[in-house]
Parts: sequence; structure tokens; C-alpha cells
Amino acid sequence: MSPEKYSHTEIEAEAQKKWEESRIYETDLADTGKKPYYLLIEFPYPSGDLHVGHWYAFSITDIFARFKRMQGMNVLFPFGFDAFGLPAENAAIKRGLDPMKWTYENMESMRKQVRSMGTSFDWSKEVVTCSPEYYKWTQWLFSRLFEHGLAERKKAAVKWCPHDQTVLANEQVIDGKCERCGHEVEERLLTQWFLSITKYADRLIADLDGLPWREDIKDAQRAWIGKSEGAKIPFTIFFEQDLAANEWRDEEGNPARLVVFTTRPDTLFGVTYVVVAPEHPWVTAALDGEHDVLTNEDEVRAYVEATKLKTERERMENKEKTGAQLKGVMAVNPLTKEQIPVYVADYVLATYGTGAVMAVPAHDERDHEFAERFNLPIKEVVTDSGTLVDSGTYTGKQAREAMGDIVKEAGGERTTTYRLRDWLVSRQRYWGCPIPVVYDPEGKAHLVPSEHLPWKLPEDVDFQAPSGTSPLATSRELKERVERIFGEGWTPEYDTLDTFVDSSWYYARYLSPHDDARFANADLMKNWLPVDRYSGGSEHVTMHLLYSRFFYKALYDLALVPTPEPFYERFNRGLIMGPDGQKMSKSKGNIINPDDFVEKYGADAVRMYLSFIGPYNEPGSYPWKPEGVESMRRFLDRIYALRSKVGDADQSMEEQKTLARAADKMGTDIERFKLNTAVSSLMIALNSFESMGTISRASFDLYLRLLAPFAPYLSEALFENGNSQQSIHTHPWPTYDASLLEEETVGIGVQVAGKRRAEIFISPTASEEEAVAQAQKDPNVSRALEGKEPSKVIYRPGKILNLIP
Ligand code: ANZ
Repeated sequence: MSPEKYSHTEIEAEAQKKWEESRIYETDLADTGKKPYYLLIEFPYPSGDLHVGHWYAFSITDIFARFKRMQGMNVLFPFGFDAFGLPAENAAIKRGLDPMKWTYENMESMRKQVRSMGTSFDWSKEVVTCSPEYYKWTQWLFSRLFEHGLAERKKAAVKWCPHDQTVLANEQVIDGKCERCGHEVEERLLTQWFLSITKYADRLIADLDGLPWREDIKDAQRAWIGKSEGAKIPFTIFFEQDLAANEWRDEEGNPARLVVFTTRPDTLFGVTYVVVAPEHPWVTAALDGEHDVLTNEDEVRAYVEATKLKTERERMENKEKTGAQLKGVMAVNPLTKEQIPVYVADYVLATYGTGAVMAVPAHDERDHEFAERFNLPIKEVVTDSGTLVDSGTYTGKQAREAMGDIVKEAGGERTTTYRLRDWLVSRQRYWGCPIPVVYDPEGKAHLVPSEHLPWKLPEDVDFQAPSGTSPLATSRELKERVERIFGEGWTPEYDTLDTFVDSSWYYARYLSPHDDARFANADLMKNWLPVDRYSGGSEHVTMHLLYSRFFYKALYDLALVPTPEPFYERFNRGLIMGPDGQKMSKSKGNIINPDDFVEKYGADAVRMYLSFIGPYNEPGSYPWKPEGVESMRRFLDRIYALRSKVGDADQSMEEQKTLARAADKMGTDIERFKLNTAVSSLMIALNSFESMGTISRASFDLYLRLLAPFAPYLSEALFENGNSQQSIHTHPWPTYDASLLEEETVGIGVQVAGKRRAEIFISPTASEEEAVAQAQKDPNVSRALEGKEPSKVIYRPGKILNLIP
């Protein structure tokens, strides 16, 4: 190796060999001598190609894992693959590949790449969700949920692609179109499997309070759950056409009542019209019923049809309001008894609340826009301070306090609604975990008994021609298996589970990935759960993180896991953008392939660059600057060159102080994932070592230990520690004497108008303001100044301060 530059290929290969042979990153989970620390990253989907985002996710979290180990903790830092899922199946459909082979090959190449990053994952704990050894337990856990009424079959509206003949997950619908073929997606009513996450909605919100997560993460979960406390209030409906009346009366002959959901019953006196969603059953009945209830049926029908082309998201966006009045129908305000018009409008969603709203244009923005557009009255009923006005007997009362009475008098009831729906887990897909259910000849669902788990994914399937049912339905083997085990007339469940089910419990499996007798070892779970810190992407804050919390809570209620929450801390990393500051994408041509940089500058330089790019724990986005990696490599070369300054002398005071300052600052920064400023500390320390004539071997080794989490290869290569062969990565984080951190002070003379009045003790680097403030505290000085501010200050830091009155 040259004296100024090192060969990264050489040192990387050497270190990898050394680490693997000595298995230093394998965690003995039973070792209770050290404090356990469970650091988790979101396991990847084996797409095959590792991009910068993966590097950011794995190698930067690895810095923290190494740091915690150096602090003397027993760190569990495992790796695995979320290996079921669509891309494998699409490869099978498009290119006729075997999804299993495709997945396993991708995993193999990813393992190599992840190792090349210099990561310290414990590979002996690896889990792969598509392996029967894993999905046996996904099925077992599903079975427990089924037994306890938390997994059920029911009818639901799902997204359906008429071209591909398959149900799509919501996230596979892009702008109302099928992600795969671009065809318009429809809604269909189908019988599907659901996990009852809504039963946990309140606890999922309440338990957030006990978690030390950033507030924006908690808010995202709260918004996703969308709990609203309000009331249902009935409005009587009248028809202009008498003949309609019969159809619209209840069994006792009372006029029909349209129930709205509102969070603001206090505004009931300000309701000037009522709106129903285009899909509301009343609209359907008015259009398709026997009688002509509406005098403008054609207009309403056209509006309802037009709405079908819009997605829910489009409807929620703040665009110009549209709608149509239901002419021939009037609603009656239950308190004022006023007759008000009824509209159909797409800003009201059928899936939320009751699908009908009482419109209060004076106090609701959407209603206000709509009222302006359709020239409807706007009636104010609550003042800014919350007092009711123009509200009958309630006038003058506080809105908040009157709510209960208003609901009662209006014949309504208080209710709570949620945006969250039960979790639809059936997928008409091949490459997923088979739902462990069979049907008897009457069509009743039964669990596949435990002794038949894993309930294997059949291999004789045809994925080529989507037929509307799951590809599993084409397997003869599966049908025969069911009849052989359960009897004639019994049939299999053909759907597979949403892959979010697989990823809802993998962190428990890491503790005993090969245990054939239980899903996870209970003793180990007691010691290791919840996960201490879960690091991941902000895109997973709602679905994955919420599903996992629900799943784990359900297991907690079944006494299968030891705590009510799976993850103690949650950290979201920022996003790496292309060099142009835009999101990386093939179409923009701004994709960065980290392998090219690793080849040219080495993995350490890439790791250091990524840690320096910005604080890791903040929701920012950072553009990748190619020259940034190069300059990190130059920094590492300087460290390499520093070794030529290493001499026999003992550690100087200056060396000790330099190290103490760096270790102290870095310790706090790394703990909070502020790796960028930790790298700055390494740079400051290097500058100061370079300015010294020689440095001691001890100081150099200590500096390498500070560097070790960031640049595991170079630090390993340069570390000597008395020529021991031991890896630097088994050494502790440097400790230091706190007194070394104390700021030095020097005494400087203070003159007033050239006459010496006092001596003050301050840092030689103190600013002029600090020096003057300190001097003014001295009674001799303030007397000489007669309590006034000096008109002029002459200050030589560390030497003298002269104040001119
Ligand atoms: C009258 C009112 C007056 C309302 C006011 C709000 C403010 P959150 O808080 O999100 O739950 N709403 C009810 N059902 C709806 C539906 N299916 N589609 C669209 N909007 C619907 O929102 C609840 C409020 O949103 C409800 O309270 C209702 O408008 C509207 F000053 O009723 B409110």
C-alpha cells in the first residue's frame, strides 16, 4: 500500500474474512451478563438490486449497532427478507420464471451486497418469510386470531381489475387505474378475510401516549385511525309527490328519517341544507324505485354516473364543489322544524359516518364553498368565543356545553366513528402465505389443524392466465390434499395472505428463527421485547407500523407475547434524492448505483458520506453529491496518512483533550442518530492531530475506536492495540476523564480608561460581550464606570480588556 492511500479492496476482503471466521457479530441471546439491546431495521423485499436507499437504511443503522456494542451492550441486530409479494409473481407472469427461484437468487445476491457494506448483522438469526419454516407460524398465529374472533370472513367492496381479473390491493391502484395493465379499476362486493383491527382502534391511539416517538409519527397514526366523536342526528324527509310517501315510510307508517353524522351538533340551528353521498342507498332507491320521487331524475342520474369515474382521493381534494339537488324531496331540521333542500354531492363519502351530512355553511369550509356555488343561505350560529347565537332556547349558552342537550332534543345519539377499516388480508395471489383454512361440503370455514402446518403453497399452479380467482385454484395437488385429509366434498381456501401479515411479527421470530415447536421463544421474548429502537422509512409509519402494533397487541391479549407494544423507540430516516435534488427514478435518469462508488472509493467512504449528508432521524431529504463521496475518501486517506506521525511518546495533555472532546460530543450525537455532527467531531479531532508534531500510538488507537462504527474496514486495518490480533470491533467506546472537558480559564486585567481596576477569569476564547459582561459584575469596575455602559471597548482575548467610559 502506498503511504498516502490505502487499497480498500484489500482491507475490505481481509476484514470480512476475519469477522466471519471469528463470528464476532453473532449475538448470544441467552447471555444475561450484558444489557440486551434490540436494534431493528425494516427487513427488505428481495427485489434483487440494492440501491442507495438500502445503503442508507442498513449501513447507517449499523453505525449505531456498533456504537451500542462498544458501549458494552449485548446488541441484537438481525437481518431477514420480506420475501413474499408481487414482484416475484409479476416476474413469473411476464417472463415465465419460478417465483421461488427468482426470490432465492435475489436474496443471495443481496446478502453479498449487504455484507460488502461492512454491516454487522447477525446472519445466524436470518428469517425469510416465504420459507415454510417461517410461514408455518404465520399460519399458526392466524389460526389463533381466527379462534378468538379476530379473523373473519365478510363481504366487502374491493378494488377489482376487470382486465387482469383480479383483486388489487389499494396501493396497487394508481390514479384509479391498475398498476399492472393501466385498466380502470372497479369496485366489487366480494367475500374476503379480514383481521379485526378496528376492535383495537382506541387502544392503538391511547397507547401512543406511552411511546417516546416523534409527534409527527404519532399524528400520522392518529390521522390514519381517524377517530371522530360526534353524533348521529335524524332528519325527517318529505316528498312533494304523495305517491312516494308509502315507499318512504317505516313499518309504523312514520315519515322516513335520514340520519347524518356530525362532529358539531352545536351548529344544528345553522343547518341550511342536507347532503347525501351519490352512493347513498336513498339515492339509489329514488332512482331505481317504482315511483317517480324526483322531478329531476335525469340530472341526478347523470351526476351519480359522473361520480363513479372519480377516486375517493380526488373527491376529497379541495376542488370546486359539484352536486345536484334532489328536487321533489325536502328535509326537516329536527329543532327548527324548517324545511331545507337535500343535495347529492361527491364531497360526501359513502364510506364515512352515515354517508349523509347536515350542512352548516357558516362553520364548515366545504359546506361554505358548496353554499356559495349553489346560492344557499349561510347562517351563523356560533361566535368566535364559542357562544351560541340565533339558536332558539340555546342562544347565549356555550356551544360545547349545549351539545349534549341539543343531541337529545333532536332525537339523536352520540357516536364515535373511525376512518380505519378492518384489515382486508385476502389476496388472489400465488406468491403469499396460504390462508390455513378449508371448507366443508356446506361451505363452512374450518382451520387446518396445527399438525398439518405448514400448509404448503402448492407448486403445480398456472399463473399465466388470470381468471378472476386465485392461481391456487388451478392446483390439482391442493384439491387432492384437502380431500385426502378432510374427506370428499371439502375444498381449499385459494387466497393467500397480504404480505403485511408476514411482516407484522418477524421481529419476534428473529429471537428463535429455527424453533420448530413454537413461533418464538417465550423466555427470550421476555428479555428482548419490545424492540429498543426500530429504524425505518416514513412511508411505513401508517400501514406496516400500525398493522404490527395491532397484531402484537392481539397476541398480547392471547398471552403469547410479554408486552403490549412491540417497538419502544421509532426513528424515521430522511430520503436520499438524486444529484438533481429530485426523487430517484429510472424515468428521470438520476438513479445512483452505490456499487460504482464502493468500487471506486470503498464502502467506508460511502458510509461516512451517507452519515454526513444530514441528521438521520429527521424527515429531511438530501441530494446525493458524487463529489461528496470522493471528499470523504480524502478524509479517510488523511487518517491513513496520520499513522506516519505516530511516535513512541506518551499521550500529551492536548491529545487527551482532543479525544475527550470528540468522544463526548460523538456519544451524545450518535445516541440520537445525529451522525452528521458526529462525523464533524471526527474531522475536528483529525485537524488537531494533524497540527501536532507527532502523536502517540495510544491516541491513534483511541481515535480509530471513535472511527470504528463509521469506517469499520479502515479502523480495523490500522488498529494495533499493542499488536494484538483482536478485532477493533470487540473494543469498548473510549472513556475519558470528565475534567478534560472543562473549559480552561485565564486571568486577564481589566482597565477603565487605562487604569487597572480588576482581574477576571474567563476562557481565552471568550467573546467581547462575555468579557465585558463578566467585567461589569466586578464592583471596582462598575464604580469606575459609574454604572454606565462603556463608550468604547478594547479587547485582546486572553490578554487585556480596556473599557473607555
Ligand atoms: C356539521 C358540521 C359543522 C360539521 C361544522 C363540521 C363542522 P371528521 O372530523 O373528519 O370526522 N361529514 C360527516 N360525514 C361525512 C362524509 N361521509 N363525507 C364527508 N363529510 C362528512 O369530520 C366530521 C364532519 O365531516 C362532520 O361534522 C360532517 O360535517 C362531515 F361547523 O357536521 B360536520
